[in-house]
Amino acid sequence: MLNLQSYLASLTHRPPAHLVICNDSADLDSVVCAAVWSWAVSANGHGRVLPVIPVPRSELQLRREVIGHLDRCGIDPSGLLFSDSPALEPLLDHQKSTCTLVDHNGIPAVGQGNCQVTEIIDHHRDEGFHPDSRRTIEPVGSTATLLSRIISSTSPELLDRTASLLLLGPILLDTAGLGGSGGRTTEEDIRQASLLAKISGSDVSALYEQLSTELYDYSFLSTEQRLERDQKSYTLGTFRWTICSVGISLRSWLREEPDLPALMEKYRSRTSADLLAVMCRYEHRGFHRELVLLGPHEQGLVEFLNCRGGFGLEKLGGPGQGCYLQKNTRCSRKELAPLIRHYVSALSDSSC
Ligand SMILES: [Mn+2]
Repeated sequence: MLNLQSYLASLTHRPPAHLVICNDSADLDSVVCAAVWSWAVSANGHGRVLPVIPVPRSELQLRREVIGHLDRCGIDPSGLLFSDSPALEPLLDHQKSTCTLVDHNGIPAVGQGNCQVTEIIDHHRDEGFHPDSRRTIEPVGSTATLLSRIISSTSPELLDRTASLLLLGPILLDTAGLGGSGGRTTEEDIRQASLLAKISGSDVSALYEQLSTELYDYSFLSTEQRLERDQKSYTLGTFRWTICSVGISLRSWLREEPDLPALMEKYRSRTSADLLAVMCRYEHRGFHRELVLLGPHEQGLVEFLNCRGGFGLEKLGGPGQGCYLQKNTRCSRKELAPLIRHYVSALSDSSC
């Protein structure tokens, strides 16, 4: 049996194959889960299983914590498939190709839904797609938690130091170091993280510190790259909204980029989004969130988010239009995206 590094280094991208497709934010949880699950499924005798990261290869460079963590685990990202890898289309189009979705459960961002989804492992709200697939969808801190549980109970011999260290990273990042402040840590996250820390011999707080330093290092990115780095787009009918998640406070961002409001507006129009939501999060004597909303119906949406989602949005005076302090730091993109969907669908219902 090949170890994880050798497996990823030796992949041939020929069809047919089973693809493990992560979500198009390509955050640490997604990328790690695509890599680990493709290897675990293949090691269990399922032939060629390939990890797919549905963003252009160049975008990975914007995610310093992903590059940093893969590097810590001795993994070369060039073995992964990206949305612009020439080998991807033939793989997705081949009749016999099938796929697993990790870290999302909707329609994958590549392949226009042609590739049959046979399995889902995810921690987001179940959107009800792919009803015939084998599903593991549970509201834990990260999908890596679910992979750790599945692998440790079905093929514990696979969890070597590398695989354990790799999986531990996203659990720590997504649960804010297993702390309570982000509000997303479950018993299962703590159980799996301690198992993985033990096997990999990791110092949990040192690793979390390293990962958050990498995650919050925005110094090398332009404003456009900061928005691009972790963004997801959604549509309902003709209405399109984009939610960017950025690890910086509005105050420091504005200090570096006084033109920020205009540049955000430019990004919104370049990406053809009707609504742009920018979720800022940062640590300063605790965990904080801010929200910028650019687009129509801002006031109504803010009331809806406060009333239905308990966001606790309060208008910020200084930075410009549409900037809010988000007092409820538990609400992330996972909560925001479906609430905007409800709001938009209510709008279109009442207009007809
Ligand atoms: Mn995730």
